[in-house]
Amino acid sequence: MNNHMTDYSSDCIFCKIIQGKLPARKVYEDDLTMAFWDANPTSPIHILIVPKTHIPTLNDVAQDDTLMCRIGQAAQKIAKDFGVAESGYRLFINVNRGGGQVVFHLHAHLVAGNDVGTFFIKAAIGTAILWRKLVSFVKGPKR
Ligand code: DGP
Repeated sequence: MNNHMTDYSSDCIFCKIIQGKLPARKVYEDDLTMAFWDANPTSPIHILIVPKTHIPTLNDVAQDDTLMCRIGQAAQKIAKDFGVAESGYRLFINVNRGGGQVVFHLHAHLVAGNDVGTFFIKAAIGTAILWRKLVSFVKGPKR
């Protein structure tokens, strides 16, 4: 069930994009959602999928709302259009400040290609493993 009418917030940049008051590179639109390129992409493909109505965070989506299902369906179509459905992509939502959310209009990030976030996570894990090996080598075998 979709319980909300289209509702805009006057100080929200994504609401302004949805209304055509701010430019964006739109890639997809249906009755409930819109998708456009992220202004600061961290990957060769970095698309934001947003509800057309102003919902600040994932926490504000009603339990009986089918919106998140519709965002997932939009992601499926966009991934197919960009030719990454089979090769793979990531779909994630930052929730509130502690979760890295900067723009308080619910949005899902669809990223594919050389994702900078994934690169740094892998680099950090790799460095930690190497560091532990180096420390145990310097300490020598356990007696
Ligand atoms: P988050 O940290 O999850 O709230 O992500 C916000 C994203 O929104 C961030 O990756 C950059 C993007 N962004 C911020 N302002 C604009 C804008 O005016 N236009 C577009 N297309 N993206 C924006």
